[in-house]
Amino acid sequence: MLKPVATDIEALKILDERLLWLAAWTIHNANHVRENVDGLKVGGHQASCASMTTIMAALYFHALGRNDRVAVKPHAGPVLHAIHYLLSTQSREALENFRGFGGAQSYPSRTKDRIPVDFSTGSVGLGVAITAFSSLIQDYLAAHGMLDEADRGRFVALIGDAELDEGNIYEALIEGAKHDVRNLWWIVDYNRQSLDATSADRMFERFDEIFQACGWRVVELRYGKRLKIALDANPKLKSWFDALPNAELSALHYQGGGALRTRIEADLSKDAGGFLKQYDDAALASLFTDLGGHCMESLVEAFDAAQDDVPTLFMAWTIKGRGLPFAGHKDNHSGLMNPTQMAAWRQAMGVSEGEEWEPLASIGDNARPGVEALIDRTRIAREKRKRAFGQMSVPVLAAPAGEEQSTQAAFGKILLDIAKAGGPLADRIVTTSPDVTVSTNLGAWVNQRRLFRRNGIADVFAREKIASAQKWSSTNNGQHIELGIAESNLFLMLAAAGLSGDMFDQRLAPIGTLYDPFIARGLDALNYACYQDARFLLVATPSGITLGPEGGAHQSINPPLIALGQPGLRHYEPAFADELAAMMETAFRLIDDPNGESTYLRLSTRSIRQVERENDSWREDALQGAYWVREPGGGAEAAIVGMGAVMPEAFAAWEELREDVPGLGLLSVTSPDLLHRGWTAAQAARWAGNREPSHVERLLSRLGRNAGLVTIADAAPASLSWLGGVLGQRVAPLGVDRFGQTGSLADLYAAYRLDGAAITEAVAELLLGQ
Ligand SMILES: Cc1ncc(C[n+]2csc(CCOP(=O)(O)OP(=O)(O)O)c2C)c(N)n1
Ligand SMILES: [Mg+2]
Repeated sequence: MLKPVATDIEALKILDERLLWLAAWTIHNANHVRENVDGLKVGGHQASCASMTTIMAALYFHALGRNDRVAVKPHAGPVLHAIHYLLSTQSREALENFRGFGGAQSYPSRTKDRIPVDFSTGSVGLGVAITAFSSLIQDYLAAHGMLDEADRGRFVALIGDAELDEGNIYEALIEGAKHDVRNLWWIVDYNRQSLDATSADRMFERFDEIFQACGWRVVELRYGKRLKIALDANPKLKSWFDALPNAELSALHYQGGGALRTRIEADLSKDAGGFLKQYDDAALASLFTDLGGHCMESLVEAFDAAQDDVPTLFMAWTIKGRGLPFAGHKDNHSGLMNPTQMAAWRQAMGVSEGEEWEPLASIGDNARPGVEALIDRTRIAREKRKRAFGQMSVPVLAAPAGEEQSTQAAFGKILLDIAKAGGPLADRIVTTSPDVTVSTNLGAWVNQRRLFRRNGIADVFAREKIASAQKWSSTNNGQHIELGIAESNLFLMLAAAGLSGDMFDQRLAPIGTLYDPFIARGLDALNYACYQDARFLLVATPSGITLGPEGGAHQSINPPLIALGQPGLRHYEPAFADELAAMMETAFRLIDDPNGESTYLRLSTRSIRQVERENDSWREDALQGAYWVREPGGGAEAAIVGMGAVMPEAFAAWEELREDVPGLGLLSVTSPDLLHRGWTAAQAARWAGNREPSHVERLLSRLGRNAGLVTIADAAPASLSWLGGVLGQRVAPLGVDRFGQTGSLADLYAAYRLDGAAITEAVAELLLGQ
């Protein structure tokens, strides 16, 4: 980490003002200057930006080292763009097009913004928490010899105070404490306002205790230097100020110096011990604006003093909308200056009309060299990094032998084979699971590759020679990161590990396992990981009602639909072990391919008879989403379409019906997600003149135009029912459309109409209805 260098405070203050101006102007331009073609509100958050500019100036132009990474509070995006505008890494055109198509994004986006965005943000809380996991991944890479000590950085989150209500922050805090996480700064823009109102006071007395309990250092930056001197000289005034509730203080900030004077006179005494007569109203307002988060000296000092690796929470007191006409007003979250207010504020900021986009407008000749020197120094540290792909060689993965097996068991065996064989892929795999390592079949892998702990933990049971199938010793070169039961953390860990190529120039192959229904627990974090184009393999097992006696709340119904609607995540649902091996091989390739994506494997604990193959012709089709496991006759009138764990029922029904229904086909769907994507992509391509049919169109055109499809999945029937729309064929969709209950497979399949009888009935109905 770079040592802090003495920085010209005056230059930093000028940069703070520049950021304040440019952020507000960018938002103003988008709302009031640029033509609005559709009448939709454009928006932006001038007040939320204004409370952060001092903090961000101190951070970016002083405290950040080359390897430090920052998650910026989403609605302070314009400040980040303004910083890069000053650094010449953002264009005026993109700022003029803020919130427009292809312009600077409303919230910082790794993939869509042209500036280097370390972490996308938008859904509050997630950007905060991912920094903890990125720091863990940094430790992981360093411990595995994949990162030089000199390349280590600090992970910084800039947080809104109301954002601290997001529970996922505390899940990450607890997990981080277990792993002794370090090199973290979380900086709270404590403006005491949320979106709707002023924030509740009570909790803010407690945050320091919560963080300290987890081993964090808490630094409160309540007063700026000037305010502190004034308050220290007048203990009564200090007590008065400290006791002001959030709403009262915000209202006074809004009302200004006159109201402050009247209030102090009323609450203390006419001249408050001689204090009031030292200030006119403007000076009084300015003094009380000197909170810690707006005082450059205080921020620089605090950052310089926190150069060790202890995780640190900074509570920086600020004013929402500082310096703007609606400063402190409880409704200012989406407040925008109107053109008259903006014109007056422009003059007050010393910016001439026509010079609004001048990066260094209003800076005098004396100050300019200092400011330019700071900008130059910062430029080097904020370059956009290349994404690292093409680092892993992925071997052919063989399917485990066995006439009967479940996809879950096969997954464990394939990983075990990789672990035993060793090699580059094995070394880049990092597995993680929220307390379901054993029950998702990662146990054998962990026995081989062990748990990761920076400081190592002995396996007491092994030491005491107590028999156990799980050898849980932890070392700093282990490859499994065990998490507590917090699924949101799993996805943030996958996001952090899945960005290791982007962040640290070292691609990892992260694998996360959990129970299929609990994907929903971490869904926003999963979406967040995909939004950032993190690359990983998610293995969810057991799934569906096929887990039988386990039943109840462990049954998953809709994850295939979730996957169908989730960009950046490819759903595969294998029925057989050889399909699974091919999918895992593909998933590893996709992780390391610039045009790849993440993969979600929905697996089952049901052991089923494996299909006999004559050759490999199924493989390519299966990887595209479906293949004819029993070819239909030309123009056949019906087909059975099955997916995953219920393929044995589909096979049995096919055997039973094939004599009565000539040409009856059996289609094995391995990815409704890929089929659907291919279908809509082919439609889009047709508008551009390319008439190539999609994979699903090709498969289904083997059947007659009026053919009937009976679809069957251990999932919501809508996962496959849409297939009828592809060529206008009729569909009888079988699947699970109610919450399930416990039972044997035979009972459950009968009750939920997933058995051979249901298929036979559905085929008959389709044929009769022709
Ligand atoms: C998960 C989520 N819920 C709701 C929102 C909408 N939202 C955006 S900012 C905000 C209030 C944030 O207040 P605070 O964190 O204090 O930030 P400030 O603007 O005051 O700096 C809300 C509710 C969101 N972006 N993400
Ligand atoms: Mg706030």
